[in-house]
Amino acid sequence: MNRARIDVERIAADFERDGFVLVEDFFDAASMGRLDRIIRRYFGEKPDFWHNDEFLNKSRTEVVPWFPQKEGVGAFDEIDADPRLRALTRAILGDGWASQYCMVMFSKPGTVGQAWHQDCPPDDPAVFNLNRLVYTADITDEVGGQTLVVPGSHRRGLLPAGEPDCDFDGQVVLRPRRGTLVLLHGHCWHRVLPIAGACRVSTNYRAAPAGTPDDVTDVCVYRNMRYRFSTSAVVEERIAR
Ligand SMILES: O=C(O)CCC(=O)C(=O)O
Repeated sequence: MNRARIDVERIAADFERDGFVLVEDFFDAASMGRLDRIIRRYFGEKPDFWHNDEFLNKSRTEVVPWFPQKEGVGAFDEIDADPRLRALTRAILGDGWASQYCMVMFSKPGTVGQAWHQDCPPDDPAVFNLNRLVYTADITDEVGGQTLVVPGSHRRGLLPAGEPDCDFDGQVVLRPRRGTLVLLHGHCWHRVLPIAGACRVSTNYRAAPAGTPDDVTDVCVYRNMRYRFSTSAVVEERIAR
């Protein structure tokens, strides 16, 4: 594991201002390579989609999730235990923060990526999840699937309703490399561009402040709907006014 020093206070301040922060070379290439091999072996080249067709079509999101720790794959525990990641998480979420789960997201070439969304409704600014995204392989232009974020949008309330994909003023393109850590506030408007020439992988160690309900990410906000994963149901149609 990489032991390079990090400036916890600066990173936490950037996160507070922007709702996301990208730290290159946070994890060393060898440990990332090990996880990447496990992930690619698990998925093979032709994974089935996991969500139903209504979700896939309406959300314009094509990603296959895997929860390796729930299946006892111990190789993923090392990241969770990393003292620098824990120090950063505490600086952002405060004492008593909790890990939620580790979710690998896999996308095949030629799929649409993920439309703009917020991981949970921003109805209460204090109720949110923190995405701790670890990249085990480069997101190059050849792979596609760059992550888009709107800086400061974690403080702008609801993602505006409308067409699922669009451009927002001030949106920023992230191109994480192997070993990059991206910390992303669940209320921050974010999107993954279509996947181009190779499979795309990201691994999300979700966490939340003390007292946050375990199911805080059950309802996801898209520009055209709110969707509840536990019941696979559209719980609100959203129309631009
Ligand atoms: O994989 C990424 O870069 C972003 C993941 C994402 O959109 C999410 O976890 O909600």
